[in-house]
Amino acid sequence: MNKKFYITTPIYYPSGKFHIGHCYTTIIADAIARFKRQEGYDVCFQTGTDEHGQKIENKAKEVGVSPKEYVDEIVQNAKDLWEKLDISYDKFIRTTDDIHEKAVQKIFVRLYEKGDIYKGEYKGLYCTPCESFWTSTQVVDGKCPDCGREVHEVTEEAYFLRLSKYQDQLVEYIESHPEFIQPESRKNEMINNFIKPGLEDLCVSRTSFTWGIQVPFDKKHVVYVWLDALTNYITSLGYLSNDDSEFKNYWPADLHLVGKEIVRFHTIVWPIMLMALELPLPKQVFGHGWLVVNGEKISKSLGNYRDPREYIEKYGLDAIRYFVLREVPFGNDGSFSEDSLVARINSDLANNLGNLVQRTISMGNKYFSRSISNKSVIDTMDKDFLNSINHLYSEVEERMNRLHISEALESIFEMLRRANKYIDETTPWILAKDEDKKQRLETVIYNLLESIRICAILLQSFLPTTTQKILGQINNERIESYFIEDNHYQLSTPSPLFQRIEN
Ligand code: ME8
Repeated sequence: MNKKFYITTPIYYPSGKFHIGHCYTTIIADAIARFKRQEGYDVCFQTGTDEHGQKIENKAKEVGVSPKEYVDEIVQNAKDLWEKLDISYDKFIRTTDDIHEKAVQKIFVRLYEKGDIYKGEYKGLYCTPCESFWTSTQVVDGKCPDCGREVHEVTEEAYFLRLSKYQDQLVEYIESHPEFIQPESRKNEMINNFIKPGLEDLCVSRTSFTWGIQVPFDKKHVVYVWLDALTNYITSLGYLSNDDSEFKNYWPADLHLVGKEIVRFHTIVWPIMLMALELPLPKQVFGHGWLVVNGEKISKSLGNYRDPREYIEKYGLDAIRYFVLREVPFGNDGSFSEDSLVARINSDLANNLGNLVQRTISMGNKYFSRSISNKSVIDTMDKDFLNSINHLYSEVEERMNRLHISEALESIFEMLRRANKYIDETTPWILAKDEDKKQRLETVIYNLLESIRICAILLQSFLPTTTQKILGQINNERIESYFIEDNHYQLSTPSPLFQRIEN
């Protein structure tokens, strides 16, 4: 069996600074991709930028540069940010890439020739910041239902995608593939609020601006930015290019990770495009919640912008990664505040993880001159502890498979808490006073080191830098995620992993 795993983030609008909300999606995708790699999957992790549309054209005009110059700078900035966040993406697609533009044109022609795209006249309401068309029943007091800004009326000749033709097929697919839209609540929302009331055909071309991919047989039209953007998931793999080997290998995607406000595009428009192209549908679209500040979505246009680099400088990368992965139950909104970030650093990272590692290594160095092996002097109180170690991997794996990331981390940190408790139960400092208990003492420290090694291995996807430090300090290269009877540890001098942050 080919164990492949194709995971994508949305492609981001390079229309301003990237904020911690954007980092949220990407850090989650990164943790999942790393976890799958560790499990032996051939992973393709893709991210990128969505560079066309009126919004970008307007922004470029405002600052007096060409749209391409405008996006080039921001895209470079995004790539730098992903590097700072240690994002292990395999592919970065830009919708201005030649391979993408050519494939989008071929897709447009193919759907037109098939009759699934046709020419008509568009009359309706358009929200420029969201690049979204709305019907009069969808707008709220003349405002965009997504962002609350003014929509304006447009009338123009346009091409349409026949969503209506595929409505029944889509409902049938969603209902027979319960894992397709997750979490479950988003699936019900899509079916009841959007699909069942009736799908209107979607306007998929524009004539009022030029910054987009031209419709090859009607050059005054550019392709609607969402149609252009959604295809990134296949164009990057070489679909309809000279070399489609990656497409054959990785498609269909295993997971499209998207924010909840764009689930609609990914579970209605995108699957219908794929049905029209006679291609298989992605296995899952997961709609995550938002990072909010004081109850409001963090957003570049809402004025609650937070620069992720500032936080990385101040608290360290792994603290930021840990916070967003742990604090927000995946799928729900989660509040971002510096106070709760500091609380997490102190309680989980400095106290629970950092102290355990420091105390254990210090004891190993003090009592056994850095060299520890298993002396197998087992006490009844060890049974429960060793049992927890051996169950940890399957518990974490099961939670990761359901994308319950915060809970997967909770399992690992529960194990670390258990290990700290094991120190209190076994009282190594008392054992150390009795020469006859030396072998028992070494067993205790060995058991602790095994738990640290296993937790570090399981934490690698989430805290890549810290876990490297831990594994370096215990000098152990065994990668098995279960208790090993005959391991050996040659310890280094411990250095603190996280400093407690005082107010
Ligand atoms: O939507 N919390 O791009 P985008 C969590 N180009 N996630 C957030 C967030 C927050 N505060 N703010 C934004 C687009 N995001 C399109 C995608 S895909 C074919 C085209 C998430 O830059 C948001 O939910 O506006 C979305 O998933 C992603 O950042 C990109 O947003």
